[in-house]
Amino acid sequence: MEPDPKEAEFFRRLDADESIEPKDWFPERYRKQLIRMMSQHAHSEIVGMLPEGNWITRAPTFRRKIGLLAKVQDEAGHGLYLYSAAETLGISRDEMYQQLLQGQAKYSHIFNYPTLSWADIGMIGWLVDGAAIINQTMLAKCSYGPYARAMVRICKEENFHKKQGMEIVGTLMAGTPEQRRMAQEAFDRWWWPTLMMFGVPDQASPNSAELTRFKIKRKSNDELRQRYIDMKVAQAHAFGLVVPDPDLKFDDATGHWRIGPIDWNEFYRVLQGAGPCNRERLEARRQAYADGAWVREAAAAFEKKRRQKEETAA
Ligand code: BYC
Repeated sequence: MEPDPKEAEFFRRLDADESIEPKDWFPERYRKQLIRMMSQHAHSEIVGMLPEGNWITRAPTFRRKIGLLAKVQDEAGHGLYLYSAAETLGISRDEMYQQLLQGQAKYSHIFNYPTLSWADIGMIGWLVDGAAIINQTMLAKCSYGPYARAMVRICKEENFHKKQGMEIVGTLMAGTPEQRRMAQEAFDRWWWPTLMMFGVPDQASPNSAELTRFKIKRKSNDELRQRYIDMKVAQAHAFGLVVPDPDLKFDDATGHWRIGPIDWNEFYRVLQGAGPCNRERLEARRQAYADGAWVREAAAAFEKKRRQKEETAA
């Protein structure tokens, strides 16, 4: 059978590393995969505001409060760019948001863990934003123009968040024995879940082959996870933190840190809704949506009036 010329042109452009733009022709699977990833990503930003938002009223100093408030606002902004970028694929923000509220859409499993102490805010910046940057620096080179461009700005902001987190962890580790204990205890809880942020192992990933063919993924889940491990183990040692993994060892032959087995059963449990905070997170988003009803109604009434005025004037 002759190859479809539109499809052949699409793959030629991918091979030439040309960016694919909303008005270009692309296969339905490309659209579906991008909507899946970009909407999950947008939801992650919006749900990700909750664990950190939990500490805004309890930040230890006024300056810490200002920093945290700005970070949480940045995450809202990331969600909005990503919903807008996903809308270029022919799905509305409202449709995506309803999928989240009805529990049909995924968001990063990491935000179903609680923030029990101030040290968790440092860990989220250092580890969660740190993992996000590694993944998203790759996505900034993905084939879909609107997603790649959104990533450039998001990565710059995430990098600032990571530094803010490292500064919090560094301050705690230079503090009293109690502060150091608090940082270690938080590190023990966040280390393993952050390793799961890169997705399931390559062999078990149902999406990776297609995403790689579409040049949406430029590096595999395991490659990025290894990059993260090498970076974070060195930083943990510099902070004086102990990595909570009895099997951790440095492999001289490859120059990489090797970790013990990841508990993927825990990951699937959280994904299926049984994480420590799944119910609470969705409830908070549903409540926020209900509380915002009057704003949506007022905006719609304003728009209706504006249109009426325009029609009368015409
Ligand atoms: N959590 O084939 P796989 C942030 C799902 S937020 C939940 O490897 P894929 C931040 C996966 O969806 C950062 N689900 O998937 C915000 C798939 O299920 P479906 C969020 C996960 O897509 C606030 C199934 O498992 N970043 O930075 O090839 C404050 C099989 O997996 C997870 C993004 O969203 C997970 N961790 O690779 C601070 C980046 N992992 O959909 C920070 C965009 C896997 O087939 N997303 N699953 O039903 C991606 O890069 C990729 O989607 C992933 C997974 C690497 C996450």
